[in-house]
Parts: sequence; C-alpha cells; structure tokens
Amino acid sequence: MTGVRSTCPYCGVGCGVIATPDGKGSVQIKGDPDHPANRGRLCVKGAALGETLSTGGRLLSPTIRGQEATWNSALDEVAARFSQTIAAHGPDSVALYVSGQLLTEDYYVANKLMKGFIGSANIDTNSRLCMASSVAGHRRAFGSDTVPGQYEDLELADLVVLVGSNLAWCHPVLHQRLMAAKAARPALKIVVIDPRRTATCEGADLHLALAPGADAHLFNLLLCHLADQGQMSADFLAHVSGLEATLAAARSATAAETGLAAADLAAFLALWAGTERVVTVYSQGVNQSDSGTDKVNAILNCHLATGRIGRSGMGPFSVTGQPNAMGGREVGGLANMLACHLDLENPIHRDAVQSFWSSPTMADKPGLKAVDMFRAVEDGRIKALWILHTNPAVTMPDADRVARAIAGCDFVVVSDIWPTTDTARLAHVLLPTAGWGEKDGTVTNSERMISRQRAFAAPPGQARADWWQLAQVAQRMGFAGFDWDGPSALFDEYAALSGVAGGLGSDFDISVLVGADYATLAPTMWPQARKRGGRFFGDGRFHTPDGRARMVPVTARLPEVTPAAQPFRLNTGRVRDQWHTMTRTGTVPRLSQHLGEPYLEVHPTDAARLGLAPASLAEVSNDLGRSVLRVMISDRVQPGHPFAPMHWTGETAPTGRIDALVPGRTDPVSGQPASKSAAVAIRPFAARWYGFALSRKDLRPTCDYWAKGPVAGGVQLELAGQEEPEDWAAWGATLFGLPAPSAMVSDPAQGLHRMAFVEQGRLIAALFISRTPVLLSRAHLASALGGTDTAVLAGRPAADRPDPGPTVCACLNVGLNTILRAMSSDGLMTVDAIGAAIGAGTNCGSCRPELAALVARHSHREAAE
Ligand SMILES: Nc1nc2c(c(=O)[nH]1)N[C@H]1C(S)=C(S)[C@@H](COP(=O)(O)OP(=O)(O)OC[C@H]3O[C@@H](n4cnc5c(=O)[nH]c(N)nc54)[C@H](O)[C@@H]3O)O[C@H]1N2
Ligand SMILES: Nc1nc2c(c(=O)[nH]1)N[C@H]1C(S)=C(S)[C@@H](COP(=O)(O)OP(=O)(O)OC[C@H]3O[C@@H](n4cnc5c(=O)[nH]c(N)nc54)[C@H](O)[C@@H]3O)O[C@H]1N2
Ligand code: SF4
Ligand SMILES: [Mo]
Repeated sequence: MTGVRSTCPYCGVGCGVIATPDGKGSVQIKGDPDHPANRGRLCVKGAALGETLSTGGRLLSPTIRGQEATWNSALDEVAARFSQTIAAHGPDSVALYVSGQLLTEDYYVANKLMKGFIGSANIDTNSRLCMASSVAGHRRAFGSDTVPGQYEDLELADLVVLVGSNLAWCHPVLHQRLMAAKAARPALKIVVIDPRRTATCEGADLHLALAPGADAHLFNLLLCHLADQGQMSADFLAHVSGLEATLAAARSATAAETGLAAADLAAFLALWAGTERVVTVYSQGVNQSDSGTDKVNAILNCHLATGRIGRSGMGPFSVTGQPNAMGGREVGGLANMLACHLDLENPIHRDAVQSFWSSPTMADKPGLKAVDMFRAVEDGRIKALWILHTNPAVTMPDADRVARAIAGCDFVVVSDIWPTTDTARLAHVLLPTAGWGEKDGTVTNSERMISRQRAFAAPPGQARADWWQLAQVAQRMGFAGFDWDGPSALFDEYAALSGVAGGLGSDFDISVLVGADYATLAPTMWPQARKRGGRFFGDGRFHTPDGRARMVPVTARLPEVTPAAQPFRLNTGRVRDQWHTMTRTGTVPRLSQHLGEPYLEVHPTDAARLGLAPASLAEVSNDLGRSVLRVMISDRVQPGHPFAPMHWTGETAPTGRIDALVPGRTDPVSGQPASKSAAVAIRPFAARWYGFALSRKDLRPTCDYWAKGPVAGGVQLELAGQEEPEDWAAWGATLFGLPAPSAMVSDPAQGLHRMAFVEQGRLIAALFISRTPVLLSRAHLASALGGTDTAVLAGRPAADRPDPGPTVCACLNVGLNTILRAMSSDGLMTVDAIGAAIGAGTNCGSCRPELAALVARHSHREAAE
C-alpha cells in the first residue's frame, strides 16, 4: 500500500503524517513534507504513532452492563433510555460530554443532536478544561472567538513571548520551527513567562519566573508602561473602545506582586514596548485559572493598544491543546455556543440554524459547563450521560467526586477504544469506537488549518466511528436529518451551514468547500472565502456591534492564600512523551522511558524542611483526596510551588491521579477550572519497603503504592508498602501468579530481597525489594525480560556493558549516562556535536532542549573549575 496522508492525533500543532502500512501489520509513520504545519517534522509522540496501533486489548464489541451485545441492541438501548429520560424529566435531564479530540464531523453530529433535536444545550467538552478562558477572552475583546494569527508569525516576529506555555514539550514541532527561526536570525528574542523553569526556557533569552498567578499583574504593568512611554497606537485605538477604564484598572497592579526582580521586569517591559513585531503565545498557565479570562484579556489589551494584531509577525496567539480543539470551537461544541461561531443567545442565529436543520426545537439558553454538568450528574438532575473520547474520571478537577457522580448516574454510555479506562469501567453501555487511522474526518489546528485525518486500516472487531454512533442513536430517537452515508456528506452539510452563518456576519464561512473533493482535500486555512490572506483584525474591523474591539478592564488578582493546613500550591501539567491519560502513548515502551512514573517536583528547601529524600515517596493531600508521588528534588520549581504531571490513572498508578487533589473552582466568566493551583499538604510517605518488578504478564498489585509502565515484552512496576510481608518469596509468587521463585537472594537484616522467575530457560518475572528506594539499572533489567540471560539478581550490567541511565532521547534510545560519558570523554560541547557522535537529538528533536541544558550545565561546571 502506498502512503496515506493524515494528521497526527495528538497536539494542536496538527502535523501532517504519511502512514504506510507494510501489509504485515506494521505501519511506518513519517512527517508529511508537504504539510504546512510541520513540513516533514514530527515530535517523538508523532514519530511513535506506529507503535500505538496494536489492537490487543481493544474494545471489540458493544457491551450492556458488562455483557457483549449487538450494535442493534446497544443503540436501541441508548436511544430508548435517552428518549424515556427526556419524556419523563425534560431535555435538560440528559447530557453529552465530548472532547476536543473528536473529529469535526463527530462534533457536528453531537451538537446538532443535542441543541437542535433534543433541545438542550447540555453538551460540553473537555475544551472547557482547556480553551474556555481563551474563547471567552476572545469573545469579550473581538466579539467572536477568532484566533488572529498563524504559525509563521512566530518565525517572522522579532520577539516571541511564551506565557504559561511549555511549548518545547507540548507543541514540540512549533517550538522547533521557532528555534530554527532563531538559529537563522539570532536577533529574534524569546521570553518565557512561567513560574517553573521548563525545557522551553533552554532556548529563551529571558525567563521570568513570576509569582504563580501574577500574569494579569504583569500585563497590566505592561499596558501602563506602554501608555506612559507613548508606545500606544493612536491610529489603531480609533478601532478600539474601553481604553480609559482599562488603563485605570491596570494602574492598581504593582511590580511587587509579580515577584520578579526589578531588572528583569524592566527588561521585559522595554523589550515588549520597543518591539513592533511581537507575538504573545499563551496556553494553560493562563487559561487554567479562576481568573483565566481576565488574564487573557490583560494580554489582548496590550496588543490592541499597540495595534500589534493581525499583521505578519505580530499578535496574541492562544495555542490549542488538542488536535481538534479549534474545530470544536468552530462547530459550536461548547455549552454556550451554537455552530459556525453563531451565538446561542441570539434569536436570529438560532432561527437560521433551526431552519437549516429543519429541527423541531432549539436550545435557547446555554447548557451546563463541565464542572456544573458533573455536579448535576451527582445530584440527579442529569440522569442519562454519554461520554465520548475523553476520560473525565481522571482529568476533571475533583476527580474522585466526578468518578463517584458517574458511578451513581442512572444511565451512562461511554464511547472509547478501550474497555478498561477509569471512565469506561463506570459505563452501563460501552461502545467500541474506531480509533486514529481507522476513521475519516477533519480537524482544525491552532492556526485554523483544516486537515484531513484518513483511514489506513480497518477498525478491529465491530468498532465504529463516533459520528456513526451518534447518528444511529439520533435516528433511533426518531429524528430526521441524521442519515449521512459518510463523513464526506457530513462535511458538506457543515460547510453549507457555515455559508448561512457567513451570511449573518460570522467569520467562520468555509462554504467554498461545499462539494470539494473530500478524499483529496488538502490542508486549508480559513478564511479562504475572504481571499484576503490568513489573518484577522489587521484592518481594525471586529465582530462587535459597533465593529470596534473592546479593551476589557482587568483587576488583577492573585490566587487566594493557601490555608495553613495546606500550605503548598500544587502546579500541574504535562510531560514530554505522554498524552493525557496515556491510553495510547502509555502503551509504547520508548515513550515511558523519559519520565515513567508519577512524580512531585519539589524545591530543595521544601524537601529539606519536609524531610523528603531524593527518589523517596511523598504523600500529597487535601480535603478532596490524596496522592502518593515519587520525589524529584529540583530548583526548577519555586519554594512552596511543587509541580506534578497529570497523566497517571487508576490503570497505571492509582495513587498518582493528580486531579483527585484539584478543586472544582472555576473562572466566573469561562467556567474553566483552576487546574494549576491546588492547595495541598505534603509529608513523607512512610514506606517500610520499596520494590521494582518486571513481568511478562500484565498484573495489578495490591500494595500501598504502585506505578506501571510498558517494557518490551511485558511491564515494569515501581512498588512500595507500609507493612512488610513475612514471607517475601510467597509475596512475590502471589504478585506474579507464579509458583515459587527460581532463584532468590535475601539479606533480611538489610531488608534486601531479590528473586527471579524463570520458565523454559527464559526470565518471565523478577522482583527487587529494598528498605530504601531501589537503585538499579532498570534499562538493563528490562532488556533481560523474556531473554535467556536470567542471571539478573546482581541488578546491574556487567562491567563491559555500561549502564545507559535514564532515557533522554527516546527515538534513538540514548540514556543520560551515555550522553554524559560522551560529553566528558570526547569533549562534546554542543547539541549538534552530541548528535553527530552518538545520535541523541537527531531524529525528532524533542530532546534537544534537555541536551542544551546538559551542555549548559557542563560548560558552567567547567567554567567554575
Ligand atoms: N507532551 C504532551 N503534549 C501535549 C499534551 C500532552 O498531554 N502531552 N496535551 C495537549 C493539550 S490538550 C494541551 S491543552 C497543551 C497544554 O500545553 P501547555 O499549556 O504548554 O502545558 P502545561 O504543562 O499544561 O502548562 C504550561 C505551563 O504553565 C505553567 N504555569 C502554571 N501556573 C502558571 C501561572 O500562574 N502563570 C504562568 N505564566 N504559567 C503557569 C506551568 O508551570 C507549565 O509549565 O498541550 C498539548 N500538548
Ligand atoms: N490537573 C490537571 N488536569 C487537567 C489538565 C491539567 O493541565 N492539569 N489539563 C486539562 C486539559 S487541557 C485537557 S485537554 C484534558 C484532557 O483530558 P481527557 O480528554 O480526559 O484525556 P485523554 O486521555 O486524552 O482522553 C481521551 C479518551 O479517548 C479515548 N479514545 C482514543 N481514541 C478515541 C476515538 O477515536 N474515539 C473515542 N470515542 N475515544 C477515543 C482514549 O482511550 C481516552 O480514554 O485534561 C484536563 N485536565
Ligand atoms: S508536535 Fe508532535 S504531537 Fe503535536 S501534532 Fe506534531 S507530531 Fe503530533
Ligand atoms: Mo487541553
């Protein structure tokens, strides 16, 4: 088979890929050199897509209450239960919770069904946890949710400011484009604004480690500085209202609140004010806050005051997280939007959409936003819930409470590719869904580029696409207008509706694509209908009633002081090689080698005060829940502000579910939760023993702490317990479900026990127990699993095979020790020299910021010596 052009299903950069199945079950994945987002590049997650396609363990048939069922009976059951619930309790008693990872076609059907036929707007999406503050900020300022710029603006700018964005790890290919532009033109300055020193800071000219939550203060100070220095644009301000009130509100911000050194602050203000071509990129450090919308507007205010918007090389740029976060916004997936950027609360818009859909009814008020939706599930106002392509039992704030609410709901449908996610386990009806590579549709990336996802494999078992499931249920509920024969017809209908919207003044009008050849549709950036280039607002025309942009007065607030009993403020976010709840990336051994366990990054002074040793375990808790996390001591975080990743689940590390600690506190305008600032208490977890295990078979331990990851041919587990079993050999045998160990060494006085399980000459399991965190070459041990070299109880490689250490470069599997050895023995002092000598960083480039940090630390040490 020749290569199939598609789009990566992870982040909002929206890279094009070429997938080439080899006919024997493997698929080669390459970056598409012709795709404008990535021009052939891929990050490590995209490059590893071929390794996520194994269908072992997939959900293959519908189930009703755990019993296999036919599609017919499952769809009838869903339709009947939704219809009965609506008949008895009204349309607002049912809800859909969907995802920015759905394809536009899926999203369109869900939105049409809920708002136009069920007649309730109780459809919300995980984008509420992600983009809602940006959406609300855009609508306040521009009158529409429109992202003005495009990626090349980052390359054309003279200053790129990254606010609350770890671009190097979360939008790696866009970051690589930025780094390449800087390498070609070093005058391009980069500033990172993040309380944490992230990998993104490695390539930056200036890192402002501001006080957490102080972003609006900083941009209010900037606005005052622009006014005071006469740097505002009188011409552009003719197209803007609200300057005076906004400036008055901004005056209350003080430099002290930003926590920044005076010189750094002054340097930033001067740089921003003095640079015409400035792009301010922002992401979850801004959005995920209980004043996130105000923070967005504080940024937009500065761009409006200077007219630095909608022209090449400048503008505010909210980067989207999920592959179709932008498509979901266009299609109206949020509870307070209609479709095609039309307004749910505008009767003319509602009538136009209703007549286009020939629908019997139309939601006329916003539905419940995610946090409120799950509260309504909890208290029984919502009695039937359908969750598609998201895992809220893990990723919603107050996740234990959300999981209990779902478990207590009368009727829950989950569409997923796996039967075992934390959310899928709570479903009454489970619908097997076609995954990436098995289905067709479109997605829109951060720069409004609409790209095709294309199928290159048949779905396993009876799995079917999300849109098909929704359309089938709609038809079975008796609704007309859901009988498309495929995504192409669906897209046509959607494009035609956007033409209606365009007629009403909406900027989202892609009606030129009606009748386009869907099969060959090339990446297309809207607004191509305007034929005036790809940017918005440079002409000073906005979608507000008076056509002028609005500056919004922002009274900057810091997060509430943490209570004495929970003095730490927990920051949360992402790691380089995992995607959210790891249901796909978490199956790939090489993606689990970079950061393979839930951890707490904590400042050395906090660690010393709390008595936390490196690699020990910490118990993190508050009134909502409790987590146990591996301690990583690092001055990358500020004292009092530890960081933990969001990725681990009940399947992979039950005590690592970080959203169990995050309160459901939301921004009053956008309803977006403040996922970056949970007040927590921290103390050492009193482990009596620590363990490391390898097993060919998957298993689920019962000890106090465990975290699981994939290795070639099996799993590896980190373990710990607060009580020691009497007989370790028996404990090990029970853990693996095997007879007694084949070899064992024990030193009970030291609390040291090691055992290997061998079957037919091959190592099938091994367990290493110690009183202190287990120090072993895990990479070496994992490579022995399944092999005939069963003499592993020494725990480290023989002298002639040096330990590579923790993985830095996941593509070429190069460990930290290998890199450090090469740096010192061969005198390698640049990232490129390391690449030329040992390959690290030469494939996808995702690890280059970490290599740069190693080089910097090394040369710093040499200089000090
Ligand atoms: N590897 C990987 N990439 C991803 C994803 C993934 O799961 N894994 N998910 C995708 C999705 S859906 C999204 S939304 C994006 C998110 O992309 P990002 O927003 O870049 O990622 P996060 O790690 O959530 O948070 C960004 C940064 O905000 C900082 N921060 C916390 N509090 C504050 C604050 O008060 N002010 C400022 N200025 N910064 C603060 C954090 O320290 C963190 O470094 O990533 C996308 N890309
Ligand atoms: N503490 C904290 N919490 C956060 C965040 C944070 O920064 N900190 N970030 C928030 C943000 S920005 C986001 S976007 C969310 C993301 O959170 P989620 O969307 O809940 O996380 P995912 O793991 O992406 O869930 C996707 C689900 O869809 C399934 N799936 C895969 N392919 C398909 C398919 O084709 N069809 C269907 N129907 N299902 C499929 C997967 O197996 C998985 O169960 O998390 C939010 N939660
Ligand atoms: S940057 Fe990486 S994860 Fe994001 S779309 Fe590109 S390849 Fe996929
Ligand atoms: Mo997101």
